[in-house]
Amino acid sequence: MGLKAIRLYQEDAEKFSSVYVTRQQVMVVGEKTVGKTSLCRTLKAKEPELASRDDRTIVLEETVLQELEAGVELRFTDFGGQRLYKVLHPIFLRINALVLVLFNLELYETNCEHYFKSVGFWLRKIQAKTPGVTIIPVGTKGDTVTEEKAEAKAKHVFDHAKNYVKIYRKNLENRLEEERKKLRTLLQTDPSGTRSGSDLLANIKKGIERLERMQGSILNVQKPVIISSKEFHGVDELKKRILQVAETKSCALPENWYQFAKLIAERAKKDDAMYMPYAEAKELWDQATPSKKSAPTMLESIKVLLTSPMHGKFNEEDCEKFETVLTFLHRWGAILWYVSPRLKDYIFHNPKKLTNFFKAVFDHDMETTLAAKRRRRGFPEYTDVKFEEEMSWFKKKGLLTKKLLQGILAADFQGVDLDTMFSLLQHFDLCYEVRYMEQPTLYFPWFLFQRLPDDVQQLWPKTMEPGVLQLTVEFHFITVVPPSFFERIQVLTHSKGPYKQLPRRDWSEGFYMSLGDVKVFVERFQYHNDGVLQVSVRGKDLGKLWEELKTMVTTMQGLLDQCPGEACNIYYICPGCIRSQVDSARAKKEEWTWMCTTRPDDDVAVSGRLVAGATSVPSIPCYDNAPVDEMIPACLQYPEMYNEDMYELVREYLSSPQIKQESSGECTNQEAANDQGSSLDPSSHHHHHHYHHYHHQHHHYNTTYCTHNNINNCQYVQVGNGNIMERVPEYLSEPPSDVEHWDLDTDPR
Ligand SMILES: Nc1nc2c(ncn2[C@@H]2O[C@H](COP(=O)(O)OP(=O)(O)OP(=O)(O)O)[C@@H](O)[C@H]2O)c(=O)[nH]1
Ligand SMILES: [Mg+2]
Repeated sequence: MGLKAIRLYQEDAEKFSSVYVTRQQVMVVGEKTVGKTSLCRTLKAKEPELASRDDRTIVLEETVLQELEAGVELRFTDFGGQRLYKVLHPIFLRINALVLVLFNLELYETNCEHYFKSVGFWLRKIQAKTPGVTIIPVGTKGDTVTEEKAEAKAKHVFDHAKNYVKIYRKNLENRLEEERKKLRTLLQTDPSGTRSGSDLLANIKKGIERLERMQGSILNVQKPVIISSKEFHGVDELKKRILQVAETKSCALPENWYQFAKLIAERAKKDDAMYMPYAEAKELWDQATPSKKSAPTMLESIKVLLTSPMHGKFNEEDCEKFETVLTFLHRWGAILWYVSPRLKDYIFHNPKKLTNFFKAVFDHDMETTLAAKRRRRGFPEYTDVKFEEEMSWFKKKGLLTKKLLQGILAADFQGVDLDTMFSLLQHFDLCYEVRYMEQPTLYFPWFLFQRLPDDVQQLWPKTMEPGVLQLTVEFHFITVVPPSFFERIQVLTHSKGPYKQLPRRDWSEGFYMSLGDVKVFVERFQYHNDGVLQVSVRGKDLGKLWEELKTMVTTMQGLLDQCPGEACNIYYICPGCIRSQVDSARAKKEEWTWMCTTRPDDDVAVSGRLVAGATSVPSIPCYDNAPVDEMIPACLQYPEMYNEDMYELVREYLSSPQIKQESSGECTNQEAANDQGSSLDPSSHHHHHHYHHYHHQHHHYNTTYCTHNNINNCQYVQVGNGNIMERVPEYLSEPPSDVEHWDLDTDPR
């Protein structure tokens, strides 16, 4: 991990005299007009200095505060709070940053919805991108409410934030325990790992390692501070708290490192370029590193910056040492530099210029900008009809062809390699490159404000046609689907093979596509405390359905590896239950990995559930103790069992009348168990969640969302193998508007 880097640092520190400069990055985030800019100005001026009412921050502003007494330089990044800018934070967030999450005491109401919108949202987002950073919630405009009210609101925020951290940690523990148990069982029953397939074993081990890493990097949420920038209340107290955090992270820089940072900064002032090529930066580094000097070491302090459980790796190549410095300076806040192959060669040393670029790309009103440019005879190589076509892709699908975007940027960013900049955007999931209609195109999910298109109901009707089968897999995440996870799936399917004119629909919470014989429907929604991503395929040919579903799931599993801060459970919903439109709470679920890696014969041995049904081919019950006529062919449940010979059997099953399952005794009991919040089915290794409708998107939100205002009202329910899920914490009571894009607020475009 970072050890090698530390040793290098030590050598350097011995050779050169150290310079003690503590620099603390402070990210100021929160809803629009909460008072971010006012706070930064007030801190700088050391007296009240409010922003005016129409002084909206575009993208971001930087404020530098030199606290000479403390020997600390504070660098505030004040982000614009409007929804489009919310996607930009990850670029500037570094693992050693301190984040101030501002909430408006004047408007804050002590309920879950308010909490989630103003604070909870940020915690989740930050935990997902940069786990383990320190957060101070800040209640603003304290002058507008009484002291008691302010205290009560701050307490509400703090209680919920602590609760979130607690639940997150608890869920991690439970998952870890579950995985360890799985591993133990597996090793006992099958020590060589041959029967279950070594993949399963390796996967479980990998999962355990990741969960252990995650345990080491959980957000540190501090007690809130109440301030008023207007009356200068609490501002000094806040500064004191910031300096305290900075102190714990103070570190000395070897002089040559510091010199290098200075040379880069001077360069940025002089040449106005957006980035510096690697080779040029290396030259500066050589300049900054003269022969010998000696200096004390400051090992402990710098460790903080060079190691972290989630981001501990350094590249060990020829230029290793130089890259260590770059990594360090990135975390320290002097430059932006990313180790990904496509970006490695660029050192972003000019934050201003970079910010301008983001301002141009993340244009609130890109549509108008494009149209205006066209009116001024922009895009001369386009015919009107072509221009309108590409504009409609932008409006309906969030797809912007590179040509159009280049047309917008070219004049202001001459000499900038736009392809590099586009890579940077993609590196941060701000957009994705896809080929659309043979055009290199960038997909900006953030520009896609479209709600569920009307015709999706016809394309994916609630009741399936006769002979059609639906297979469904669900990815359940702790609290929310990780940022950008859904968008990336959306993107990966954009480039799906030869289907040029793919009939597809995209909206902010889902997409539908037709791949010839197979139709695919993907949707993101909240289910109690889980963020769920649901993938369904429909068609008549089971072989093809399995193929598509497996491809989708494999793709998504691959993406999961890129979300180190997340754990997830994957479930397969019984297709028999779906077909007979069983109430979602009672649909049977199987763990996907188990299903795919277990041969059904083993499963017979393990669970005894595989029985010969009415036909000569193995059938399995739709739910425990189901009568024979509610059996489904086992190949609907186990992909491994499907082969050509099953074709007729499945056809026969699909032509049988659909049984609408009425409440059977067993299921009712389960529901009762749900209501009491007790364990659902502890004896089984299969998780039976209480469940909501999956048949149609509109019903996802019919379930009981949080209506409790008091944290003490939040209940807990035990699901499956002791997986504690909090039933009612900080969720939104009316998801459609707020869950829309989970990181967008609801102001109109
Ligand atoms: N009463 C009162 N008003 C404040 C205070 N701080 C800010 N305001 C007012 O709130 C409004 C918004 O303040 P800003 O600082 O611009 O808010 P912001 O969070 O930077 O907003 P965006 O840049 O759009 O995200 C302005 O009209 C400020 O005058 C405060 O402490 N007390
Ligand atoms: Mg502002």
